[in-house]
Amino acid sequence: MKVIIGEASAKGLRIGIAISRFNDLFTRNLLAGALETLERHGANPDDISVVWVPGAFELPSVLRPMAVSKSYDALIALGVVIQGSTGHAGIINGQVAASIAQIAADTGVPVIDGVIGAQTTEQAMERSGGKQGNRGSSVAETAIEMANVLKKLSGGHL
Ligand code: INI
Repeated sequence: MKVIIGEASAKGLRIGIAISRFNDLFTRNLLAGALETLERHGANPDDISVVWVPGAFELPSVLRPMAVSKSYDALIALGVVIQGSTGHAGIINGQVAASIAQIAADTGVPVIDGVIGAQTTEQAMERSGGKQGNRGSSVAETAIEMANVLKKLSGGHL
């Protein structure tokens, strides 16, 4: 039996992060969590790029060219969409998630969805460094594992 698992080391990995300025009180915490986790796992800060966009809806617009560039081993999307603040929060969330999945499928570059869909600001706070942890940190771990497992697959470990 062959079991293929992506290691947890970020050494040598090139990671791109797209982040939304909307709700930046929370998204900045997600970014801090993601950067701390990447660096704790051995990523070189020079190998990390951070691209800011106005809102979560704009994340796919930068993630696609980043993925197509083949300059990154994995991409991370960070945003916070709060239901209470808009009638179309659910639409934004669904659209962003579908676009992210499509970009990953089209390009073969893992794109990790770190967009929080919260009902309230309290929930957003809990998930961006509060009592439910920091989603930026957990999606950084996902990005590392996916980058490494895809490197193995493309290196012929099938
Ligand atoms: N963008 C977010 O990232 N989070 C939100 O909660 C949000 N709300 O509530 O409206 C939001 N809207 C802006 C949207 O992402 C776009 O920037 C805008 O619609 C322009 O395309």
